[in-house]
Amino acid sequence: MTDPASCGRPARYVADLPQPPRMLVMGVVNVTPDSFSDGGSWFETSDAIAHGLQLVAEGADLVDVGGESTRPGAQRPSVDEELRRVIPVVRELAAAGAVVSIDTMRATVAEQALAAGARLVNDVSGGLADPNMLDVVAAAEVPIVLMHWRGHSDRMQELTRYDDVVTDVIAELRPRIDAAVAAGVRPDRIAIDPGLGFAKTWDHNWTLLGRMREIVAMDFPVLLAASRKTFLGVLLSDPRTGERRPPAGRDAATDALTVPAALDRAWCVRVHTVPATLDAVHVAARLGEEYQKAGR
Ligand code: PMM
Repeated sequence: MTDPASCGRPARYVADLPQPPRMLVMGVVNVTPDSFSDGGSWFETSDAIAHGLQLVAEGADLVDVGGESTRPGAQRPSVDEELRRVIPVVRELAAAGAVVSIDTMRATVAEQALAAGARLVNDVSGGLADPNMLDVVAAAEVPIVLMHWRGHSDRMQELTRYDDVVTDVIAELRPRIDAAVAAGVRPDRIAIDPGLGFAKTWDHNWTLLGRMREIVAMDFPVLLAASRKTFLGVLLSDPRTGERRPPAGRDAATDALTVPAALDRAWCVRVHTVPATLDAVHVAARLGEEYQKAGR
């Protein structure tokens, strides 16, 4: 007897976070002047808070607040500047009842954001950028997303050599999981992320998406963040001029990837616009039941 609940729904959930019977949706709040996807739109504290509240009202399960742009070539803000950007936003959104994730590579920022009410740390460096990060997360007894990462944004485009991108990403994620567990993070509080766009060529992103099941088979909840990324802009380039599709025009393509992500049993997608993504998630959960019945 097949289990109709097992297709189109997460293979695994993260402890201490919402567990709806479908893939989760994380809305992005970039409090940055220079993110590639929406740079500057929510840089003012009040705009960022309003945007986060809107994402929650639209149905986001989590909101991911970040103060450092990780676009290729980006320079890092100071710690003080990153704190100034994110802490008031985290505090207000958490006070309003949102489940807030802090997108940071810095232990100090994570620690203060958790004190301000964040419930998840999203570290795109998988604990590599700051030697104190995993200890902070373990001590706070909160979940963490460990993303596959090879270096800061100013040099990540030089770090795109792989024998086999999927095998290598998996092999490089395993020691990050082991390090988190060794630091005292509970295994059921760990999610993993292949890091689309981080030290990857355009084709690497497609290969990772095509073989997502191998990453899900690592038996940790998987977060996917394809939203508006450049590999989509390249795919959708204007056939006459060759010009890349701008980030705001990549949402339909993002949602086209949401359905296979859910059918591959990812845990969560991180996106810039929520309503269409949530619709896609519901479609995938329902369709997944039929696929399961049909034995697909
Ligand atoms: N990408 C960005 C920022 N944070 N977090 C995770 N876990 N995975 C990602 O791929 C990721 C991330 C950069 O994209 P943005 O400018 O749209 O925030």
